[in-house]
Amino acid sequence: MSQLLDRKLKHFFTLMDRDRSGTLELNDYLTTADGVSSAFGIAEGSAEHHELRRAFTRFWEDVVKPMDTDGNGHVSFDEYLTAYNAGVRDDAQGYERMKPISDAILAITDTGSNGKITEDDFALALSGYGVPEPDGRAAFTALDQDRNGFLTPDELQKAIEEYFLGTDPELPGNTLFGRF
Ligand SMILES: [Ca+2]
Ligand SMILES: [Ca+2]
Ligand SMILES: [Ca+2]
Repeated sequence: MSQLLDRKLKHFFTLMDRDRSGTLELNDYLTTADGVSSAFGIAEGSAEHHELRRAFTRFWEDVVKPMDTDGNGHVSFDEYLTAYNAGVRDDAQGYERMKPISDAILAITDTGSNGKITEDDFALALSGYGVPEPDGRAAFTALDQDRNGFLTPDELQKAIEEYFLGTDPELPGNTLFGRF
């Protein structure tokens, strides 16, 4: 495995481990749901807030929880890496599996529902994931390759593929989740 890819995965894992327990649990994803919700000024307990928590719960149930191969209720970095290698890296269609992540980010950040993500919304969404706002803004600048001031679903999808699959240190997508 490329060292860069390994560092990116570790960074993403650490970012998702919101309570810093060293392992992933449903509660980590609910914390992120709450973080994204409050970043966008969504009222606690509102229907929108509940929908976000449901979306992150589904992501945990469908994508992350199955990685808990020893069944102890916690997903360790080793379990995560094993699942990644089996499900993404060694599979020609592996990048397709990243699609739900980009769809989820897009659904949250595309506040105008017009397929265009502004720098402010992008930085806000990432801050909900625990990425410092200046890092989010720097990532936006790197990822807006055509410099039109918006990220389109295609640009976001490309960034996600580059982050999770790219081994070239110069790829703009490496900056997607902030500095590591
Ligand atoms: Ca945790
Ligand atoms: Ca486990
Ligand atoms: Ca653009």
